[in-house]
Amino acid sequence: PKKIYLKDYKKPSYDVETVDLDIKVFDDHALVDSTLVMHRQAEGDLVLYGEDVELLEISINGEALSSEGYSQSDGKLTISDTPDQLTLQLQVRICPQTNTALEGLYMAGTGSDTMFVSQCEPEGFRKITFYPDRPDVLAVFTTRLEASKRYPTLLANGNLIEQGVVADAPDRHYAIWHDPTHKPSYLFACVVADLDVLTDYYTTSEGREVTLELYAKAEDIDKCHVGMQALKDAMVWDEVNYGRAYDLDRYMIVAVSQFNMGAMENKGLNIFNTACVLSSPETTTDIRSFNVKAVIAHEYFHNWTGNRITCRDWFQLCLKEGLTVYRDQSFSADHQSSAVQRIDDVSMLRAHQFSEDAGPLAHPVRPESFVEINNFYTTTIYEKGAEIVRMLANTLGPEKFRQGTDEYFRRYDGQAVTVEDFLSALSVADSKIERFIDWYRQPGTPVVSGHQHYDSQAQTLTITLSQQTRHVAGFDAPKPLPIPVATALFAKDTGAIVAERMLLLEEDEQVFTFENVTSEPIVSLLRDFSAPVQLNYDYHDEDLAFLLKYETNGFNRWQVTQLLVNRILLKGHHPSIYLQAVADTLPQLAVDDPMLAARLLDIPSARELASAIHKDYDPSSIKQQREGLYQQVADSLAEQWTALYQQLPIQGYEDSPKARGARALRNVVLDMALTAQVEGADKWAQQQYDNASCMTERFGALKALVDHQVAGVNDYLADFYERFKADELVIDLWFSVQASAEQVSTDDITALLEHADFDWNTPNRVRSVISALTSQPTVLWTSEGLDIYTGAIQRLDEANPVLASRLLQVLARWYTLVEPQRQMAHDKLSALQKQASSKHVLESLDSVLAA
Ligand code: HT7
Ligand code: ZN
Repeated sequence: PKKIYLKDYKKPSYDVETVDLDIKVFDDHALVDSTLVMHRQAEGDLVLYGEDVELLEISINGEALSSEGYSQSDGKLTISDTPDQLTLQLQVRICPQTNTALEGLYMAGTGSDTMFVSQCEPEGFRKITFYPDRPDVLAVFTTRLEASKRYPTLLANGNLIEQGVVADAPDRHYAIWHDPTHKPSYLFACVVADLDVLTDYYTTSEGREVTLELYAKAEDIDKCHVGMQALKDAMVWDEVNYGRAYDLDRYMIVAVSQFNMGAMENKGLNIFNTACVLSSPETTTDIRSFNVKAVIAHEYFHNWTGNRITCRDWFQLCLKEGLTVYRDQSFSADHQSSAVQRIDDVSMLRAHQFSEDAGPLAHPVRPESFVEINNFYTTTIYEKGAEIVRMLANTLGPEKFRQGTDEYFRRYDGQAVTVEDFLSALSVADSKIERFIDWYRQPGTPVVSGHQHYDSQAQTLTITLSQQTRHVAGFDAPKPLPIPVATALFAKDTGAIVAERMLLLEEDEQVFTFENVTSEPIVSLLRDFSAPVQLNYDYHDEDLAFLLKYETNGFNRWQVTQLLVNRILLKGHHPSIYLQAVADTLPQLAVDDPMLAARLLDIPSARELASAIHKDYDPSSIKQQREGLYQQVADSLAEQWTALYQQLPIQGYEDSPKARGARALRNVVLDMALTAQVEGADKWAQQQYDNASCMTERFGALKALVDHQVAGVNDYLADFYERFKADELVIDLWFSVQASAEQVSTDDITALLEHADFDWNTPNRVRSVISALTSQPTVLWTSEGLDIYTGAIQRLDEANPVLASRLLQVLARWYTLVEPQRQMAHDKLSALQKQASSKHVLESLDSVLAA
């Protein structure tokens, strides 16, 4: 397959002014007519892209082209010697009914319960018709949809301008939508379905009356209220924080259960995975419900950062994704404890992005080449991209950052731009911003090392910091990056902060001096995780325990517990200091901030720990050590669990940070009590399940019952299934709680895959078993575990290559395994390479096997 390079970017030869689409959906195919008004803007042939589309007719300025008038190869249709101004007309046939890749226009559902839905980012529009399908071609779209009246819901981007019954076909109807904004084809969307709608209204700060519509199946419509409220909250938030108001009269969201990712920000017509939009206390855990709000906000924020200002080419994907993730993280931080939000974001970054950056799939936040862009919707582009924006925002401070983003919107509204354009707009507020460009160009996680020296005579403290980034093969030698290191000094005797500064490490090594320091302080570094780096500082374990007590930054309090745990698990430190520090802190924190208290007991996942091991990783030894430490924590606090659990009784459901914190802590305490075999803890779990007021409580209890194999667990699993069997999303939970159980075996996984409700065509269901398996590395990295996992990839390779390749990427660090597992993993991946056919899977396999 062909590699594409950023350095080869060329402007398209034609721009599209308007597109008129007419999409007619029939029982076993669809016909798509399109009329494109185009004009030349650069030299070259007229190039259109098309995949899995059958060309029926083509004409230019009313004259039909014979097959000699164009050439077709490699998914491209090329026409030479075309006039500068032209109208191109096409008719194509597509088959949404057999489209299992969930890109382009596809049919979701089965039997009488079907709908048609589009997914065009990044290159799905070319599966609907031939088109200059690239993000720098912006056009005004008018879309006519026609289908049987069995599908009353006909939606496309923009405003509804006409609807009616088809003349000569009274059982068919149509709707015409017009989107006045200029948009790239990846933001096109349409839906043909039978859905109910929840409607609400919002008046923007500019006085625009916007109709908000959330479309879902009739039985799900009562689960749309959380999403609707989140949408209104996001609209207010973007006005207040970025001065951005919505620009159309209608904002629609459609829920669909077969979807490759979380959601899609199509202009005025977002399409959402049901898992990321439906929420109710009875069926949705707090974590998922909070995620629903974050995803709704994320897609809404794209309206400005992505849709109105879009990417010039797909190498610039982080331009919209990094900035929009930063914006949704900030929104979420305003809706819960900001420390807990930061903890969640950083845990995610460390577990997934750091390991990506440490392995064979490492790539810059702005890649320089790819075969298949779908393989680059990665945690590096999204989460590391967001961390870079966070560093820019923190370097500028709130006022200058706002000045910079205002300038970005002013300069580039309506355009398709690059990362350099973004930095150049922000640098009106401060020119040092441009120095951050290397963060976008250079792969690898920098390691910042440091030590301190206190001079009691001079009353100075010097902190020496140095940075090092691994040299990733195929890239230039790494340069030093600008790394903001938020620092505070704490007086040892009182625990008070005596100095606070943002140190900007820009060289390989730098010395920072603090004057007038009257006694040697304890230094807290990288506060609030001010840069996406690994930190090695020569702390004593006692210093970390001190910081757990006195740090005022909630994130750093959690951070020191994680450092202590890492030292115990990976460096063999004695756990006593950690256990004592947790015992001293937990009781009061449980009262003050139960959510933070719940996180305090975090032990990094096996996967996160594995990301720090570069050779001879033995999954069973890591599992043993994790479990051993967990057991020690549980045992050492055994006396406290009963009191704590009683302190957190089940109360009526409330969706507030405090109530969510109490529920999270209760589930952690329940698990700890079962681990410590506290008398009666089995009963607590059973009662919590039976008396639950919401899914967080019921599912927390079920998970504890399953993980601890409490007597009667199968009856509880059966009860859960019976209660919720009509609700796909809850049944996903039922599958995943079993597939990720502490004691799961490959036979259990096979049984789940053979269950009547398992469905290879629904990515959520596939993930509920196959992805869940990755949380148990001792099972995954066995011959049978890998057969199941690679078998799933092989099965999906042709049917849904985007999903197959995403599953594969999780195996990237196979080469760090201890023998003989390493060789076995290598052999299974090589066998997969011989079978695979999609360029998605082949590109990922090439990189993964090159490790
Ligand atoms: N911009 C979207 C990315 C995306 C996607 C979404 C759904 C299905 C397939 C997709 N491919 C790429 C989602 C986002 O980041 O907001
Ligand atoms: Zn996004």
